[in-house]
Amino acid sequence: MKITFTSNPSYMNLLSKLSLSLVSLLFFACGPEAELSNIMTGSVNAELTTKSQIFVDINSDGQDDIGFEIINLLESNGPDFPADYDTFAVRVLPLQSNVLDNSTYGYPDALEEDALIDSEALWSSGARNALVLGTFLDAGQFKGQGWRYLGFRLNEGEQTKYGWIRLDVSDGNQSINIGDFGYNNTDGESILAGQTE
Ligand SMILES: [Ca+2]
Repeated sequence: MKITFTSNPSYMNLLSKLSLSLVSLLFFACGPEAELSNIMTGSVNAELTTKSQIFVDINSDGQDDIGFEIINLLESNGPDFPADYDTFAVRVLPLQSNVLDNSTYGYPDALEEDALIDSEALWSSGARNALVLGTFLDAGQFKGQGWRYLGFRLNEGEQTKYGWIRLDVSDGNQSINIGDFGYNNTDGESILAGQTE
């Protein structure tokens, strides 16, 4: 009896199904793994108003990483403070973190979406415990800008994790909204402002 495989339709069918499954197997085995990102996200969704503070534990390790506060400058500067200035200042308090501050004088960058956050940026040093997001005389880069991104880097022992947090500082510096955040959980790897996957 002569068997010709090539002319056997059911065999051909099986063969094509097999090769199709092999292709999909390869795709599923290699595809998603190669594109796996290591970005963690979360949200604060809080509004601070005059004279208050909030602290955020970004990486949920039980230690606060970054804080925000609104202070009244009249109280620290006394009656000599010019009455026609805004009297409030919105500040960020890096705790287990540093913030992206290319100005180098304590006014962190109000980043647009997709801005690169990595080791090349200039970062606040541990010595400075409060940096200004908005204050009088239009100083501070977040004041009245709507939603912008603050770049941060978490210091986890020897590891550095780059991230962003979304902030909206009012024009008169009487309030700040703190929205969502994200960070790259791979040591030293960059992230884009607003990147979530
Ligand atoms: Ca933490």
